[in-house]
Amino acid sequence: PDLAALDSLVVDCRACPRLVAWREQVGRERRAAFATQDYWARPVPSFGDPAAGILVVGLAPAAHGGNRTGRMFTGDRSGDFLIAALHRVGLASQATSVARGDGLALTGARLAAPVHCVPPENKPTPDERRTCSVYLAREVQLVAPRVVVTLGAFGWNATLDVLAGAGWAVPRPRPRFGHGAEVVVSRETSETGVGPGQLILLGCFHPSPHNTFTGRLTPDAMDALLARARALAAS
Ligand code: DU
Repeated sequence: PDLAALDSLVVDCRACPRLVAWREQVGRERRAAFATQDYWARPVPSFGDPAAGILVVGLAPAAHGGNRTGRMFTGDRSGDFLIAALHRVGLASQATSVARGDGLALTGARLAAPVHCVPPENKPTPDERRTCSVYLAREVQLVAPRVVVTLGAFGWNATLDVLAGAGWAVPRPRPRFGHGAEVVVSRETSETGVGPGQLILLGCFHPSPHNTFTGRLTPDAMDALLARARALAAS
């Protein structure tokens, strides 16, 4: 399927019983606080430019963010930080990401996740990550990004697993996540037979309040990393 078909598959997914129950339970609990809004409480599809040179891979939707609004990095603090940065470096049309239909569009970037449902305690199980990885694998294949920016070690490892499973030559020993870590991953022949392929994995601290409020990830550092991603995508 194409990306629209992939989105439909994601949105209708009920593969992980624990996550199906949790996303709906979080929805019931939070509905009271957001009573005037529709509460999504479903898997959250990827968002942004279908031909993005930069694929940003997070962790999973946030309880009051993506699980509420139905859009990645929308309606929570991580999203506020990330979208403002994407806007500053020219990849997002506006600095805020409030709700679907708010006019936000990304050019050159797309937001994806290794797990599309909100998990308890932000911790998907290894089985859940494996089950959901078919979607990220398809996403990487369809978008064919030049750069994959992974927000945190979870996205880094999930992306490496997906690439290894799709026949990419992941270096051994497996490269370790770090902010600013860069790894070139290549394959001899692409699945579509188009020819040699190469992408660059770029590690970035996750823009969660845990990192941004403590100064572990500053706006300047985020901008510099995204500028690096843009330069790599253009090279
Ligand atoms: O209807 P559409 O052109 O497929 O766009 C759907 C959705 O995707 C829209 O809310 C903006 C976003 N989007 C984007 O961010 N960047 C693009 O290049 C194309 C679409």
